[in-house]
Amino acid sequence: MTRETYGSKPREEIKVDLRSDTFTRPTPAMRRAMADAEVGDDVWREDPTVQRLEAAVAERLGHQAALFVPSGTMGNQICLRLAAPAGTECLANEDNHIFWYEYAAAPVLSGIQLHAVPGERGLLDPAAARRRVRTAPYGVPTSAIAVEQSHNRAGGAVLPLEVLQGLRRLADDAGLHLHCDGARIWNASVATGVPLEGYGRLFDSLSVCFSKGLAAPVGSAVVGDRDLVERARQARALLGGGMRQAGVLAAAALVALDQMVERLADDHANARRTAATVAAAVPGSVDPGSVETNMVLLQAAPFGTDGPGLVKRLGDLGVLAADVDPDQVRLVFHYEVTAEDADRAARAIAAAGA
Ligand code: TLP
Repeated sequence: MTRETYGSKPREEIKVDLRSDTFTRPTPAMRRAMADAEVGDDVWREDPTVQRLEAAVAERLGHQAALFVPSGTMGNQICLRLAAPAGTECLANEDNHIFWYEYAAAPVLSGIQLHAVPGERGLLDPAAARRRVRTAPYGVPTSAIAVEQSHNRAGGAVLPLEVLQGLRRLADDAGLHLHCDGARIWNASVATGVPLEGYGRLFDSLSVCFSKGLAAPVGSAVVGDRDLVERARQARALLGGGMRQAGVLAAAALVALDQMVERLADDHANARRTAATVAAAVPGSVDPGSVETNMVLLQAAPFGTDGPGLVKRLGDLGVLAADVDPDQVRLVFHYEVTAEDADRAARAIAAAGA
């Protein structure tokens, strides 16, 4: 597939945008599919393209059903609402997206207390989680566990299958709901070779995104059994997430599922190569061994600055990045970043540390 430059500038003058894989724009095939999509009123369950997407994504993840929703945040929040009654807790690693970036939606919208469990690289250790499970009358009862695969704030780290299996056993033993924020579950599957359904079947619910590395313009899905998805439909309505002729969006998401998953391996290779170049040029700035998927976390101190300072310096050198905390900057590789772009970015970042 040819990549466009989306403008008249020569490619080498365009900044390499590594802020997030959410910046990916729909591919030409997606635009065509969107134009041709057969649509209906999806709130009335009459949009055939949405129905095709829901069936396809449920099957890929080894579940009975799925529901198209506007965003990953809404997908997570619908699942958490169904997983944990108000006044109960959901356990999760302290760095999960549901704590950091969802504006306290779980407590505000659904009365759920999120219980942050410490763990390196996004890990929720089953033994540590087990120690935190509580039942009435000994404090706030635990209802659910949430994981994130791959893990955003852990720089795209993949939670090992054995850990997820351990959490499944804990959930079964303690009668808990196990949810997965699978915004980038595609990246985890491509990186490890574990089939999507090998991950999917472990969870009672998943929220998966088409609009990150898969490059669709909008949209996520809640995935689970038929009963969960029926209840998710009501929760989506309550949150104002019912969409009418949503087939124009689902058409792009179908292309994303069909054409954009396997190619994520290219993004992972670009991330690894960039990390190796930068590690050699700026000692201590990045551990290349930590790069498992499409993200690289840079320590700012070895560049003699802090996170915001490094973002500014890289921007001046033609590389857009985002600081994730005062000390670290995140680079995200995606469809619109070619191997040449990645190498250009790596040279610029190396120069920023000189
Ligand atoms: N992540 C965005 C920002 O919100 C940080 C990004 O640039 O990475 N789960 C995970 C793991 C995510 O990374 C994101 C988006 C979401 C959920 C939310 O998805 P949307 O933006 O569709 O609500």
